[in-house]
Amino acid sequence: MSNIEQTLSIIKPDAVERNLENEIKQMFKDNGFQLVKEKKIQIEKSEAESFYKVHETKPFYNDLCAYLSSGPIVVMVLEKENAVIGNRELMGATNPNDAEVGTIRKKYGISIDKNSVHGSDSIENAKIEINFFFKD
Ligand code: IDP
Ligand code: MG
Repeated sequence: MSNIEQTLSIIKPDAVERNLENEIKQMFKDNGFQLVKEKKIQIEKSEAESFYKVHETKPFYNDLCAYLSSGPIVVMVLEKENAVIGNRELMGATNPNDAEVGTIRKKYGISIDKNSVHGSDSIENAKIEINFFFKD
């Protein structure tokens, strides 16, 4: 039975700044994802705070929000079978040092905070995050 899902992906400022946008998009395509929506934007810190609200009690919250709003990002809706978990696998572990070979974060991530990509962690959050950036 097919189980087509959508998930939200963000190419973070460290990767956009290094002109990795096309290489990362190609990794998604090579792994069977369709890029159904995409836009390059820069968000306000207040928007990053809202997007990452789940982390508001974490010690890294302020730096994280400052970082996500520090430069252009590419926000995308990715679609394929089991897209949410598939994207998490392709991204690799939060800390690039712990990420498996072949993952985006292993290949391009610089550090735990500059780890090149964001991906929704559940189907429910994917819907919330897609709606956050692509309210039609
Ligand atoms: P995820 O991006 O793999 O889902 P989360 O735990 O949801 O990881 O954290 C959101 C983002 O916050 C991470 O991608 C990373 O950039 C940053 N982050 C997570 N843990 C730390 C930390 O311990 N120090 C600094 N930044 C962190
Ligand atoms: Mg997360």
